[in-house]
Amino acid sequence: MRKAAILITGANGEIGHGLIRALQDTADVPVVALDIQEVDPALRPALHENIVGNILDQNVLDSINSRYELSAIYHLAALLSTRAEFSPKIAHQVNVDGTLNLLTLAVDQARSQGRPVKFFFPSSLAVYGIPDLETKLKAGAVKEDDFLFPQTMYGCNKLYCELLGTYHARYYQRLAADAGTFRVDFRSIRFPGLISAVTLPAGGTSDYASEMVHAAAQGIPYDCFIREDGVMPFMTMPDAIRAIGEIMAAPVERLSRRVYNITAFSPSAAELRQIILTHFPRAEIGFKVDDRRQDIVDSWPVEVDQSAAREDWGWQPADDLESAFSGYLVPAIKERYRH
Ligand code: AKB
Repeated sequence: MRKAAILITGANGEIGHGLIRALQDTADVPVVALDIQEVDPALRPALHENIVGNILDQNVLDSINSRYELSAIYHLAALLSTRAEFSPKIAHQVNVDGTLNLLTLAVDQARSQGRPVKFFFPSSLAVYGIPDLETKLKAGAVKEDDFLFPQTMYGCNKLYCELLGTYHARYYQRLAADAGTFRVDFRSIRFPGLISAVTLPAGGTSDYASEMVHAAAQGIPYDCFIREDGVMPFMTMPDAIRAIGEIMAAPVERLSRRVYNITAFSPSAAELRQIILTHFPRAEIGFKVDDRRQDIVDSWPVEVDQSAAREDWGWQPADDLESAFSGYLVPAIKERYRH
C-alpha cells in the first residue's frame, strides 16, 4: 500500500522553508521533502521523510512513485537567474528536464489514482524581457501575455515550463484513448523578488534587497550591485506562501488561466536603502553596480498586472513597502540576529 503524501522538491530553499511550516499547520496528509541537500534540521519535525536526492535521478523519482500516493507536488527546485547565466546547460537540465521529470511523476500518479494530481510551479517575472529601459519605464503594469522574450536562461526555462505545465493540464496525450484520465492540475504563480526574514536567497538577481536588509541588521557594510534607480517588484515571503495556499485551494473552475502574476511593491534600490536606514540608522549601504546584473533587472517590469489573480482567486497582498519592513522584516530579522 502506498502512503498518502504531499511532495516538495527543492524543500531546503527559501520558499520551501516557508511552505513546509505552512503545510505543517494545514496539510491533511504527511509532507515528504526532496532536496539535493539535507533539509534544515529545524524543519525535520514537520516532515514525514526527508529524501536527499536529485530530481534528475529517475531512481529517486521511481522510489517516490512506488512508495507514495501523492495528492499534490510543489516543485520548487531550481537554479536562479544569476547562477543560471554562469551555468546555462546545468540550469536547463535542472530547471527544464527536472520539471518534466516531476510532471511525468504527476502523470503517473494521476493515472494510477484515477484523479488529477495538483502541481504547483513557482515561476518568475524573469519570463519577461523588456527591450530597453525607456520601454520598461513607460510600460506600466505588464500583463501576463506581454513582453515574453526573456533575456536570461532562467527566464527562458521558467517560460517554457509554464507552457509545459499548461500543456500537461490541458492537452497531454490528447490522442490517447484514455486522454483526460491522467491530467495534471498545474497551477503556477509568477513571483516578484521575494524577501524573507528567515533565509537568504542564493544565485538570484533580486537578491540585493534581501542582502541589504540582512547586512544592515548584522551591522555589516553592504554594496548594492544594482543602480540607485534600479527598480523591480518585490513581496514578502509570508505573502508568497499565502498566495501558494490560495491558488492551490481555489476551485479549478475559477481558474481562467494556469499562470498568474502577483506583486506587492516596487521600490527603487535607493528607496530600499532609505527605508532600511530608517530602521537601522547606522547601516552602511553603498552602490557598486554590476552592469550585467543591472541589465537583467532592467529587462524586468517595474510592475506587473495582477488583476487575473485578484478576480479568479481573490488575491490581495497583505503588505505594502512600509508594513513589509515595520510589521514583518525588521522585527523578525532583529530577532534572528539578536545573539
Ligand atoms: C531571481 O532573481 O532569480 C529570482 C526571481 C526574480 O525569480 N529571485
